[in-house]
Amino acid sequence: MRSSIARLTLAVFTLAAFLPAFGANWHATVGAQDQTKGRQVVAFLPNELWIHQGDSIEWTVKADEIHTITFLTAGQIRPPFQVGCPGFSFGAVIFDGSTCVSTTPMVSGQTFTVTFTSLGNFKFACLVHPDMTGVVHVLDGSVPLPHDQTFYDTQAASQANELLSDLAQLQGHHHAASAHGVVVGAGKTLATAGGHNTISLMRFMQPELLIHAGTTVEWTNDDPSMPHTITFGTEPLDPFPPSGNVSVDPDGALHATISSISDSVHSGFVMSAPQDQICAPQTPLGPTRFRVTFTNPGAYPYICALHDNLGMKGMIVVLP
Ligand SMILES: [Cu+2]
Repeated sequence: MRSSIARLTLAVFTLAAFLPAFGANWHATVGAQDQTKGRQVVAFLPNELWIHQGDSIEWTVKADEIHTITFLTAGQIRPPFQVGCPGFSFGAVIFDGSTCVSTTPMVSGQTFTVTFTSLGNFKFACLVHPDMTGVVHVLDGSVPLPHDQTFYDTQAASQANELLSDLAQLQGHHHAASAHGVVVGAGKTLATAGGHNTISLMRFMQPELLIHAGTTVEWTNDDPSMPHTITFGTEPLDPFPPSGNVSVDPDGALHATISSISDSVHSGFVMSAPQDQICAPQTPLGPTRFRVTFTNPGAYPYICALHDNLGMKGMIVVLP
């Protein structure tokens, strides 16, 4: 009897040695938005967590702007979000720093769980948004952790509220550059000790503009890192390049002419140049201005092809 209990105990002990340690499950969130979806917090909330080796973190997305949760390996070149890191992970995965993991672009309600099996400090990022990063500190089980889940829940909620009220302020202060100007989104990049956060207004600040035929309207993107498009008519399959009927003015601004409500014109990505990094090649200027000359009266609706799902739409009314 005694020897069979001993054998059973040994068998259980041996089995346990081959299973991953049963760790705690932590929770964090991705993104936040207001009811109109126009104010987007582009951030991991919180963006810094301390956990034990063997613990896991479940992230829940809280916004309709798309985000990925991505752990690249040290020094890995940042890939475009469409290809993953390359490839995608779903549901629940293990990350030990040796192989990257990335979700597909996710929206409100979707979750992703990562179990951390190696000690270390691991940066994570959203591959869609360059200024959206965080860090997970994975410590040995014998080291006390600085915070509990309640702390992170409170921190995530207060950071979301603070950033949403920053966005309300930003929206309140934004005016047209001129009578014929439309500001295409605005935003700010912020930081915590854990990484970068962005807040972005996904709105044309003057959604309806009244002009006379022959006038040129100019759209300017004031957001430091969020691309937008100005799209009349049929939406192109690839939103990145401008349509063939867009030319470049001597000052680098993009320019098109619209003479009929059946015309299709697409600006391509209108955005500022990414930030420079010391000892890396400087980044090329981005097209931040888009101009359209309207030759005939009519009502011309347009969208941002990237953010129309968030309500980013506008209208130019051309009088004789
Ligand atoms: Cu947009």
